[in-house]
Amino acid sequence: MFKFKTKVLVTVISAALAMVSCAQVAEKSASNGEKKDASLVNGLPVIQGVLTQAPNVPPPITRSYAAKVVINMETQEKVMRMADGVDYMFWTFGGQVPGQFMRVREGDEIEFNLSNSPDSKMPHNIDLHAVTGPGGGAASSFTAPGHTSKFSFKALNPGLYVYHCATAPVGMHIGNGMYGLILVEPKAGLPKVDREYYVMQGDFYTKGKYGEAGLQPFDMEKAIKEQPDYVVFNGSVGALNGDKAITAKVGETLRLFVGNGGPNMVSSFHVIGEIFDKVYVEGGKLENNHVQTTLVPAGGSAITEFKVDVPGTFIIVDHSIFRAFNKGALGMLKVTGPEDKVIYSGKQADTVYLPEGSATQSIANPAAAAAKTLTKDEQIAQGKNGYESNCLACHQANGEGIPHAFPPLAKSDFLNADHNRAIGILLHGRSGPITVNGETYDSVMPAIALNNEQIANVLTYVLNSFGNNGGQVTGAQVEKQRKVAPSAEKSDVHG
Ligand code: HEC
Ligand SMILES: [Cu+2]
Repeated sequence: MFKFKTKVLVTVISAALAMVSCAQVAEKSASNGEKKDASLVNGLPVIQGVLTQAPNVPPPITRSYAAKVVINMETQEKVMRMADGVDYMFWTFGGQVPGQFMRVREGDEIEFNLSNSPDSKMPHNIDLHAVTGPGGGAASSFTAPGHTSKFSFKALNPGLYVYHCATAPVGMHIGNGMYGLILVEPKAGLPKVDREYYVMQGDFYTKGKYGEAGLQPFDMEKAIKEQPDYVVFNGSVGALNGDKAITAKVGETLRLFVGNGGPNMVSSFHVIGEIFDKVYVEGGKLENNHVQTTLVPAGGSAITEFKVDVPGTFIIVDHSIFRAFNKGALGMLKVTGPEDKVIYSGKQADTVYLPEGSATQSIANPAAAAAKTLTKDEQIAQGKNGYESNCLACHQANGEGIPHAFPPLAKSDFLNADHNRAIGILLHGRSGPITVNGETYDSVMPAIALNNEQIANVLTYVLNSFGNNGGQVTGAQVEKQRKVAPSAEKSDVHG
């Protein structure tokens, strides 16, 4: 009893002392003009947390003292694009997948206000792996639609941490996109780099197969079996492609804050044509160097840093590679600047090499889904994505092709002369001599695993780009060509 009283007394005294010292600090900082907000909580200046949507990251922290950081975040359930023609009801932190990026400093105290949109159907909460405390904040932040929960925590450990919803069924909330990253910067800060980006992987489970059009519901059975239809960066197929690619200039250093929301897959994170000079393994302090591929666990992270030395498009993948080319785990980093032919020469020679028995390869065609009819402009927009993920690697960014290897699609007399023949080439592949714009090529194009609409869109895009003559290809037209035997003009074709 006595002991208890003493403790209370001590607490009261120290609280009073703390208040005095707060007032002093407030006065001091006000006179310095250093800190705009003189209101202190627990002796700490109060600042509003900066939140960003991927791939953007809040600016580095420059302050040298701890602060009370107020973070306001809203959970929202909304239908968004999963892939071209495919929609999904995502559950989100802040209206996008992944959730907003938060950046605080080791020693900061964070006041977290989690609001759940009145439009939500589900309650949500947040478990931040940066929290030391039961559930990582989950129980204290359980929030019904139209409510706000408040709790506080102190960021004791520096590192890059995942946060996610932990409302039952947890797997379903995470599987619908409820995850993001919070960076707790070490007191000394992170080394300076030129650019920082936020890339987060996630796997999705839909009733329809990959690419099947329409609003796709969540599939619990596939989720339990860990058989995702989609594995993507930043919430959708192509979120980091084309115009949305992350960018850099030759000579710059990049830092990628990489997270993996899961719910199930572990990522083999890799940037094709780059080596990570530095990886903070699992988002912690351990530094590894000269890393090709780094593992990012579900519910975990990694920080990768590298300098870009040569220009070009660097493809970001989960090197569990079918996920990259068949489930969407493919992004792009576009680097501009002068070439360095010593570091990378580009193609120096090409000679024909066709060993006996080489033949056109073909990959199984995904189920053609009934899609809604698109306008020509919509077809062109979707076809652009299709081109970038399926054709660009060979026919090049502006359809210019590569001499002696890949014929041009730009101003292609061969293409413009016969649209059905072009459809046939995508459906069945092509090998053997071909003359395009007066140049002869003799190579192999594999059949492209796309459905009718995707082929129609990509060809409509190509016909209306790169100086071609225009025109439109429809899904019905592609369906008709599927039934036509591969043209006799081609040799060695196995559709
Ligand atoms: C792996 C490399 C590769 C990919 C990927 C590829 N092509 Fe081709 N494509 C070729 C080659 C090689 C030829 C010439 C084949 C031959 O020699 O018979 C060709 C020929 C063509 C032709 C006829 C010739 C011309 O230039 O007009 C068209 C049209 C075409 N491709 C369109 C596409 C489209 C559209 C895509 C994407 C959906 C695509 N290709 C993806 C390699 C590729
Ligand atoms: Cu939730």
